[in-house]
Amino acid sequence: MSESLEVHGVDLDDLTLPEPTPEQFRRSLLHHLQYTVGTDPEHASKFDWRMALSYTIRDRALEPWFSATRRTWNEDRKRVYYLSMEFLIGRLLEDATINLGLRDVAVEVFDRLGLDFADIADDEPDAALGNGGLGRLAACYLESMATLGCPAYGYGIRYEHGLFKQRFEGGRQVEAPEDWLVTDNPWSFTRPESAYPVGFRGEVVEQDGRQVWTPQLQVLAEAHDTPVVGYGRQWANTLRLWAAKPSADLFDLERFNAGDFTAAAEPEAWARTLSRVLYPNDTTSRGKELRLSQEYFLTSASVQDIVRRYLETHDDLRRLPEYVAIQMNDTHPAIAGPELIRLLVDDHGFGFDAAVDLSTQVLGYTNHTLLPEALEHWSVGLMRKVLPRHLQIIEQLDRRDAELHGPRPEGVGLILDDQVKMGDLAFVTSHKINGVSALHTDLVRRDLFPALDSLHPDRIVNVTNGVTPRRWIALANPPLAQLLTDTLGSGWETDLERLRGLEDHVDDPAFREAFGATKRQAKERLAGWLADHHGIEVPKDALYDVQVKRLHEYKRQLMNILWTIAHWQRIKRDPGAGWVPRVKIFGGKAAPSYDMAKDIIRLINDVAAVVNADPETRDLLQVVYPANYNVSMAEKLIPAADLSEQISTAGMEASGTGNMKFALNGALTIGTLDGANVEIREHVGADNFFLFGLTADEVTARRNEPDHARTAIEKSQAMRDVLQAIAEGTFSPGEPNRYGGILDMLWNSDWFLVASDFDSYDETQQAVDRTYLDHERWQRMAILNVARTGYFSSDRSVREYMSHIWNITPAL
Ligand code: CJB
Repeated sequence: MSESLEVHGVDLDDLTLPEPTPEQFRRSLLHHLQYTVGTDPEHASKFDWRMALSYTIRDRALEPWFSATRRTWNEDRKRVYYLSMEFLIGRLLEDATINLGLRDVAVEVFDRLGLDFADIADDEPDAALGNGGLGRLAACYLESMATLGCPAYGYGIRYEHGLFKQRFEGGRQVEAPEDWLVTDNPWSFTRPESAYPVGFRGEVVEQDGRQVWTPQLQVLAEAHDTPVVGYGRQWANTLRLWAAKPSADLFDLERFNAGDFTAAAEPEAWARTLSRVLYPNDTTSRGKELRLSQEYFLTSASVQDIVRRYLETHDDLRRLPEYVAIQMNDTHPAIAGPELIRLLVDDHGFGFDAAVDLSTQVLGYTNHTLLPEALEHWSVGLMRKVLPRHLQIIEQLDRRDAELHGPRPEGVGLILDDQVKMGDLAFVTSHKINGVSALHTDLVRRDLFPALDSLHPDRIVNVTNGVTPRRWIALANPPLAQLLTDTLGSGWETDLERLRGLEDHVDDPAFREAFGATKRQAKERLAGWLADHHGIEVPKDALYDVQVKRLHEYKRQLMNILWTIAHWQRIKRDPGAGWVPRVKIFGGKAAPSYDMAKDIIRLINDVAAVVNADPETRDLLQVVYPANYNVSMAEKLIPAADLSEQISTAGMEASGTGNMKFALNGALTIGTLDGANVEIREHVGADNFFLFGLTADEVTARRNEPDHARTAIEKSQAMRDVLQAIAEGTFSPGEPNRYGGILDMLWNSDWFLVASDFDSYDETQQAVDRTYLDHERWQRMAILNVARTGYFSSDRSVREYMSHIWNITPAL
């Protein structure tokens, strides 16, 4: 693969490990157990075995990693740099094992040792460096870029504490710090030689017609690299995470010597804070200096690293766009434009216009949300304080734009009401702006950037999100993966459109039976895991109805739990009516400061307590909410689902990616015409999708109707019965007012139109039950969902980024 290279008299190819036989794998494992972990098979704990296994697998990841890196340098290839404040990786061990083609060997070797590979792999903590969809998307894209051989780096922050751990006390969410780095992280390589100073605050003065910024504070960004192995062992890329370290001059030795130990250490503590915690807010930006500083920390270190790497083998920065594509994952790294312009102008002598043109050719911006509270903006005062030179550049960009395009309509510009609008900034410094589903992209054009779109009609493009089938089928659902391979041959893992071939088997009862068996196995696995890890007992033969995602009013977990109450009431009224047994499964975290979302969590848990204890209904309805939903829990829940709840208020979910994972695992969707649901429905066919609810345009119109909530509730007997039960304290005995806030919101404002969509949702849920009773029909629908969702592979999305935005050809 790579050319033979000799360095220090060593032929580097000599170091390459051959593909291991089981015996070689076993020796390697035991060798690491003894010489790396420092224990022996007699005393090794699960942790020790997991570490030994990780090092054994990691050894094998290095060959594709080195050879891909060498090839990129030797062939002077263009690279993609994916800047993201979040990478929601989850576990790495099993993923790397599968991508390196070593799972069968590993399972066999552990079997021979009398140990269970899955049990050992389950010991790994999730790398939870993200909140939800945006972070998980970044992780899927890294994996796809590696699989496709697209030379790329992911740049992020090495948060000491990832997303908080959730537990329930009395049904309420309680947060505890997450500590994934407490034990060794075998996947990370520290690169102390790759450290960059990142400056904050200070002054800008003009010297000889140039602006000179002297930061008041400086921290060091130190690189920690993780290999990201593509499927098939041919390529690996790097996830480079920055850790903040104090630079030597931050420590005030004078103060320390004078005995003021705490004050002397303060600036040092501030520096470390930058990579201390992941902001736990999903889709809201908080106007916090720390958050802005974190964003700049990531961006500045990454941009410096990118420019340094380019200049190692090139001397003309004007050709940067031929070799570098930087993708900004939402506006969080949107300071990349001003930062690159600053480096070009202040350090490399470019004129302003040339620097802007160059930066714009290099940068792309992905928009992930239209929620007003999520559209980042920073006050001019804060910008001036934290990043004074960047504010100058933004003001200059704003003036330049106004001059170039003549008088601007009201509300257009980078700075409005003393706020720097980061979306607009990202737009004007990017050559392409993309939305994440067809509907979302239309709304980005129409509602978010109408003026900029008419000035630059070629800039906004759509790239519908995707998910990696390696993690979301091969890893998460081995029985389904095996059936796919048995039916279609291998190769579907990297060519997911091949799933279409399943359509030929949908009339075959034996195939349907085999398909049904994979679902049963997934349910059994989930039921076992819920019992062992959460003390929750669920029947294995019920309809599993799952809603897992962040808690947010627009995602409408509230509508789901209200319907669950309505369903319970109906069963109680007529227990013998032939109900389909259902397990309603919820999972997800609320931002710690989001009170309404936390109330909804508590309501779900309160309803679960009452319903699950009801002897009249307990065989027909269970509500379960395992705490601390994360990537590895998703890997267990999604394969077991029959029904996927994608019920957001239309126009509010940019895309969704859980919706794709469920469909690929044979769950049917009950959903609104929102985000990528629209495209999923087009692909699977309207007959194989449970559609309900208002459309995005109808949502806008309905919100303008006075008293729409009250009117809808008054029309719905089912909804009134539910609200009455809550108001009477059925689920909060002795405290009927516990959910007064939710009830008041539902009657009087209901921005997310729970009441307006309730009856339509209810009718559709009843259609779900009727369909489920027709076993063959359901099975056919489920198979067609798998067969027709190959489009939603992240390989397809990444290919579109490569050709429409990054202008890069993959190396494989
Ligand atoms: N999204 O997870 C987040 N966080 C944000 O701050 C903004 C958006 C989600 O991004 C996903 C990936 O594009 C989308 O599928 C999802 O609809 C959106 O809410």
